[in-house]
Amino acid sequence: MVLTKNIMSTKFEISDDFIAEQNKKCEEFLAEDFEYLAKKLKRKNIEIEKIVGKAQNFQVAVPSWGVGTGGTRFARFPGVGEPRGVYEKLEDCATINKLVRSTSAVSLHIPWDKPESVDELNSFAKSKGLKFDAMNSNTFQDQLGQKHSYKFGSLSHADQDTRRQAIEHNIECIEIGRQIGSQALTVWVGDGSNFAGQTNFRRALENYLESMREIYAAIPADWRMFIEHKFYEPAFYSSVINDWGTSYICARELGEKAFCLVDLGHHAPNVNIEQIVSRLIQFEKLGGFHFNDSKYGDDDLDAGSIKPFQLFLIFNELVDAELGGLPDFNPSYMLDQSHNVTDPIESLATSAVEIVRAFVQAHLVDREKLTEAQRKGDAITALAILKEAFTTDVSAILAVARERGGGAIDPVAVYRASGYRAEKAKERPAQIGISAGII
Ligand code: PSV
Ligand code: MN
Repeated sequence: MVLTKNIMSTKFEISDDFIAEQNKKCEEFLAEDFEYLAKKLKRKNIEIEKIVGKAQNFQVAVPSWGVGTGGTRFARFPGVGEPRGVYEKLEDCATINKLVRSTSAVSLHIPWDKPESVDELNSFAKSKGLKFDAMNSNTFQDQLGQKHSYKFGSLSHADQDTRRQAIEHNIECIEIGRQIGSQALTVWVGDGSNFAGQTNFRRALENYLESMREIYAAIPADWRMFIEHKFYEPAFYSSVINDWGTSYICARELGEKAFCLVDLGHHAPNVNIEQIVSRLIQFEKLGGFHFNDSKYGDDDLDAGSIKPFQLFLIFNELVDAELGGLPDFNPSYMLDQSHNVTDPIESLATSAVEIVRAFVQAHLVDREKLTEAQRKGDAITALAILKEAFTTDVSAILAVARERGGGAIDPVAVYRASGYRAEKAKERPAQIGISAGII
């Protein structure tokens, strides 16, 4: 416990008072914008307070690995004051949540974040107002001293002992997760092949399923298991869990606790992701999301930075399901990005805001009118209804929701004014050889 006390007492934090003080600078303008937007929405019979409430209740988890600077296979350019371990990562995650108040859960990746003491980790997270989201296993890298290599796969490996090792790792992730209050395991494997003929497609999937059945058997009754697909990378010819269809079939094979996870960067370019989302909702297998944005592949750019309309259309499906009262509709939302050229805290805070923005905008869609336009085959009106919601500037709603929760009206400005990164640079001198993981 000594460690926790030190971390808590001596480290720089952005205080609630500082945020409130900074907010004063823009409160007046925000009030004007909010009033105007309230009037505008009233004309469409939308009660602004109801939408603010929706924004306040919305949560998206942040990935522990996202607060470290990411990189490519060519290089990584570390920023200053990078977190050097799980506690410092949590500190940064807590800072993001302080600013935006919609990211109170953190998703851990094992073994990157394996705690020495679970009790200490729990009390530290609690002291920072954080909870733990889904656990992520890692069988796409070899760890120091590991007996069997994952060079040729893990859960689908041709060798039984390698599969066993990967199964046990996943079960260990569940065990750690149980102790920290997580309720989901996300399984992403990099398994696949680089050459035609390198693997037997059918046998690899059979091996994968057999391994997953064992992991599934260890999933607690109140947990969910998420299968994350990805069409290429690290394998460049074929991936074992390459698309949502394969993911869906595996989730069905495994049972009712298994669901599909949609990472926005894991599809071929131009794929209609919102339609995939709708399909998974319809067949009750949508588990959750890894939000990010991309132009070419799994770019892991900031959510909403390249294709905000696509993000909106995805939320349009989600909100449609929410309002339609679909049974057990409870997708888990998380960011999964790589911040290679920005301060990760700024990127994650901004991305969280963009996610809430898309969610709020989707709530502005006039669904009755849309259904009517669809019935009449009036495509122009249907698109206009969606565009009207998408082009509504809901920034004032988002800012008011954040401020009421104690967060910042302008998260990036407050963060910069606080000098947080410079303070962390003093507290966290760079360590040779540290890596937050090249994600
Ligand atoms: C793989 O590209 C992925 O999206 C998976 O979610 C991993 O767990 C994560 O990125 C981190 O590498
Ligand atoms: Mn992902």
